[in-house]
Amino acid sequence: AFVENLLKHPTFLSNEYTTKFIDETPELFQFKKRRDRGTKVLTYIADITVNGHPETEGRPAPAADLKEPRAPRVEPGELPHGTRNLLEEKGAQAVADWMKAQPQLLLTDTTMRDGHQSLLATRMRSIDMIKVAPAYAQNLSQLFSVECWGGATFDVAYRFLQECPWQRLRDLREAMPNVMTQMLLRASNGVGYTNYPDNVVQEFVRQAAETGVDVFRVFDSLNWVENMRVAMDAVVESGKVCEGTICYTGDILDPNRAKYDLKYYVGMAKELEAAGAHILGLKDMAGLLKPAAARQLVKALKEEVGLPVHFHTHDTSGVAGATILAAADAGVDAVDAAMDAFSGGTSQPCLGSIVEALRNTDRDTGIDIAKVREISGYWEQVRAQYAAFESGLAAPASEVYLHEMPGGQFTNLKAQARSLGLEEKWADVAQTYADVNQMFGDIVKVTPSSKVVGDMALMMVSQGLTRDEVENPETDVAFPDSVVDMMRGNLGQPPGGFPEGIVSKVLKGEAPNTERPGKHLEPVDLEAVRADLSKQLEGFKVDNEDLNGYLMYPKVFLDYMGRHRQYGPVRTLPTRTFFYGMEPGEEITAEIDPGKTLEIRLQAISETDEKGEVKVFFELNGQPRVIRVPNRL
Ligand code: BTN
Ligand code: 3PY
Ligand code: ZN
Repeated sequence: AFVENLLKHPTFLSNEYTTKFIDETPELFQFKKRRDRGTKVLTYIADITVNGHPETEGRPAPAADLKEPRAPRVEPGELPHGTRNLLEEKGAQAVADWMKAQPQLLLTDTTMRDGHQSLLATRMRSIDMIKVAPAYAQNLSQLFSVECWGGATFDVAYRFLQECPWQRLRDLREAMPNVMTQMLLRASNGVGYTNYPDNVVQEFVRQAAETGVDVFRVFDSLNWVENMRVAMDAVVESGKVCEGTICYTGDILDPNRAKYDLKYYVGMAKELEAAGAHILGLKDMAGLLKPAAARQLVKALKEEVGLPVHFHTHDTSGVAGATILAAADAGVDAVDAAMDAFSGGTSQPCLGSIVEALRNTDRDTGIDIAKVREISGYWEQVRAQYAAFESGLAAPASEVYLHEMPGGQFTNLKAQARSLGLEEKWADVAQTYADVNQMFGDIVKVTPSSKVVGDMALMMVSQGLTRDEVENPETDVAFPDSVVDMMRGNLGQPPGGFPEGIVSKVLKGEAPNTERPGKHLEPVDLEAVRADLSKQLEGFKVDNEDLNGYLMYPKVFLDYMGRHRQYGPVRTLPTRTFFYGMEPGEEITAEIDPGKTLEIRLQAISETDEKGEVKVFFELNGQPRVIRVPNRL
């Protein structure tokens, strides 16, 4: 049976590599599982060493002498009581009540989610987070929460990092049992770009709660509360904290942007309160809320709504620190910040500086700044490993008030424009993005609606189309699919609906659906999907986490599983090895299971032979191993 299994195994079926270890090691039998995974990981390292990683090719590399990041040493001992203990002991409402009763400004650390999503194209690997999580548990237990899941991190984990997002969550939860974890959930769009059937959203929330999410920040990309209820209800049902969230756009101080005025936001907040939110989230995804506006808005929300308010912003403009201090003055209960080394620019404002700015005031955060420095020092080393993914945005950008792009999209769209040869036309792209927003009726722009506006703007600039030309019923325009989809109503409705003219132009007379998209989507037969997926994976036992991954991203999940079969638990490799492979003489360790460590030494690399293959000579836990990989360069 062993030989049969081995021969059927995709690694052995593929022509991508060969190995002699079976002939050389008859005792393989007893150690099949371990050897198997060791071989897979060596195969990955050999492949990357010879061929490079497709994602870092041609990008800036980290310094040659960069050391592996070292997390602060943590004194063993009982963990201080944190917000997670409160949630476990007294429930979600008690967390909300406690928030309101606290004098200090509470802080959420976003480094493990929005920080790297905004600065490093979401590429931070789990191992770099898990290593420092015990230091958070021991030294930063006063944090309100650690945002570490959801948003774009879910699909990037499978798609680009070759790791399971659920395992990341489980590991962080275990390493940080006293501090609440937090995720960003795009309501009915889950952690994807499209509206999922209600039961898929419900099942996703149930699983996320079970695996380890404590606070769910739920938002809708058009601010349509109607389309948030399914997700919010599921969170409340799970017993976790439901942060019903307003996305902030426009400018309440500007009489020409009257659509999103103070009254609008207070009205939405009341709707979210009535819908069952424990906390009111105020999500300023582009960093547009100005200090004076924050003072007014927070004051009004605190006066007119009974919920604690949690403010999230981005420092794209450079003045978000001032906005946070104004919000703190006006009584905001909690704010988001990123650890110093992952702050500023399109990320959140600097956590340590907020702690210092409020020291000895009545909003003093109570956080130990020495511990912040220690942990930020670790993050600085982590960030240096990801040089390939730096956006290169070197200075604050007041132009954000023109285009209103969310933090994560700004640098991304700039890179996209560059790859389309539109780099010199960036000012044009920015202006067109703003024009498209007006053409669509002045909408909230956040994933996924921001992607639709971006697609349209890039299309117009690359084809030289103006807003007038697009709107002219006489001109023929081929709209991007995402625009057609949104005008059909598949992301829901913005306040007041989409303007009739653009809807009929895009849909060529087809009638849009203006009801909640989920109302028209059939529930998915979860067990049938599980059975079908298991069959596609040759009988692999599909657990609930895998099923939820597949439901969100079918193709991305299948591709991940295919690579996983070939390369094994590569999430355990140091980040430098994962992206750059190894040098002859180098030694690393990888803990593939708790307590089960691979010691890997790369001895030598051969010349390419007549079959186009390279032999890579390793020592694995002291035993010689040879892996052959094709030289694809
Ligand atoms: C991707 O970019 O497709 C995901 C990253 C992992 C891909 C691995 S890296 C080694 C091997 N060579 C490739 O070209 N793809 C896989
Ligand atoms: C996301 O949805 O990923 C966001 O960060 C929105 O701001
Ligand atoms: Zn954000």
